[in-house]
Formats: sequence, C-alpha cells, structure tokens
Amino acid sequence: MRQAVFHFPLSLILPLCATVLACALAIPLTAGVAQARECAAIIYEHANYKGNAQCLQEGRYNLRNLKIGNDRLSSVKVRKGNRVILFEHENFGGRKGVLKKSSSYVGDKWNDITSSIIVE
Ligand SMILES: [Ca+2]
Repeated sequence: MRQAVFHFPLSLILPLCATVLACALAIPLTAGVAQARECAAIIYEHANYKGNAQCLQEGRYNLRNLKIGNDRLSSVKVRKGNRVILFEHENFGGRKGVLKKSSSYVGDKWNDITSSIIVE
C-alpha cells in the first residue's frame, strides 16, 4: 500500500518561516518600546543603564518604593518633558539633585546615595 505523502512546497515554507520569525521578533520589540514610553523615568543600579532597573511614573518614591534598593542608583533615563529629583536620604531629605535629561552616570557626587525620588 502506498502511503500518501503530503508535499508542502518549499516556496510556501520559506515566506511562512520568515513571517513567523518576523512576528516572533516584532512582539517583544514592540512591547519593549511601549514599556519605555510608559515610563516617565527609568532608574538603574549601574552606570550605562545596566543592572536592576525600575520604571517610574510621575510621583513620589520613598525608600520602600525603590526596587533597586537603597544607595544603589547610578544612571537614570528621563523621558522628554519629565524631570527626576534625587534625594540623598529617605523621606525626601538630605541633598537634592535635579535631572532634566537622561544620565548614563549620575556622577561621583550622586553615585550610590539616592534614597528617595520624585518624578515630575
Ligand atoms: Ca542615601
């Protein structure tokens, strides 16, 4: 008995694979862009936007709300039109520094000292 063999033409497989691959790549990329747009600011544990990160909306973030931890912040992305105010201590105390744009390194003066943040 001859077995029926289903021949799927190669000319159909290649565009199909390309489409699936394109979608598989596009979904996480689109999600990433959408997420970045939703953040008024993103704070990072290390310089050059590396290490643990946290997406912040406009608002007040006291020590317990900082997921990257106390005295950890080293770089910040600031969305155009927003600004980020860093505080040395919790409860928005101590030295205060204003960032009007992204900073791949907040500088020796501000590295690893932030304990609370306001995003405006
Ligand atoms: Ca501190």
